[in-house]
Amino acid sequence: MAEKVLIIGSLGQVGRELFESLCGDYGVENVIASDVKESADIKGRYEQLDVLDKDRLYSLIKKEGVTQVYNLAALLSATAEKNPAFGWKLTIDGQFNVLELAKEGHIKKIFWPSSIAVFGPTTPKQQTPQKTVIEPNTVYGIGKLAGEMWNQYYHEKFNVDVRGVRYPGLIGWKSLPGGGTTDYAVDIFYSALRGESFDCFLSHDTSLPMMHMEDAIRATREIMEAPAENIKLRTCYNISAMNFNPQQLAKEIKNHIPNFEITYHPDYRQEIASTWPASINDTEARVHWGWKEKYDMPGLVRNMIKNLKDKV
Ligand code: AKB
Repeated sequence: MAEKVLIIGSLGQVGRELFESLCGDYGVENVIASDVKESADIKGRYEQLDVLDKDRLYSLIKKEGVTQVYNLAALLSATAEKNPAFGWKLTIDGQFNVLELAKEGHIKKIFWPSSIAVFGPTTPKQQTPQKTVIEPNTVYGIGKLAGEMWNQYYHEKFNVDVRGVRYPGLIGWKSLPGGGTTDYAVDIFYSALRGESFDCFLSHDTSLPMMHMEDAIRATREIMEAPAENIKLRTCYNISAMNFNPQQLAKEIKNHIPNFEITYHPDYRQEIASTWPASINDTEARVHWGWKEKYDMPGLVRNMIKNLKDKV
């Protein structure tokens, strides 16, 4: 049977690029973008959908014969802190609706994004392993951890084919992030290319795991396309590409834009970042389904500047 794909939350930073990538392979007629907004500037099929509306989700899946769902609907870390009840509801009730429909046999495969936010202040900070102390203290992290456990539960009890990765901070030039703690690493490029100085909301030495969006989309596609027997973890896989702090990123940008200046005024997002790992060990993803990044930090900076130059 031909695959028919539904992306939920497709107007976010990952959703927009994932839509483009999936359309390239499955054809625009076989990929449906959806989000809560009534309409969208999407080149392809778009449906208004609130993942919390299970009846509407069910009827869309039935009407279209959807086989795969990518459920990206979530409030990111900084936004979720401001609206804990809705952050939790969207993450957990939304995924519950998708898992239930898969359990009932209406969907064949699910992708669910987790995050380095599942880790917390008691987790080892360097080379954080796949399995370790996991005690998140953010709304977003608590939701992502609970979602991971539900995914594993539905796989073990009902054989639901659900797969996922723990995204680090994602940096791309095609779409903008919103509401995340790692967003500074995208915004900084816009200021640098406009000839403006950048005021960073994290301290100069806050090191975080990061990844080029192109690599993140490839990881997402690769884990979904891997043979089921290679997916030995049904929580979510650690994936890693590079780590840097704002000072190191600014220095690399200065190699291309020598006049660029950065200042630091840490705000509430510093508290979130301080609880996250500085680097990630992703051995399991590499061994089980062959994950390997393409971009390192200098490569990412070169690529961002080249592609954003005309846009900005
Ligand atoms: C965020 O900062 O909230 C996200 C993430 C690391 O999941 N980019």
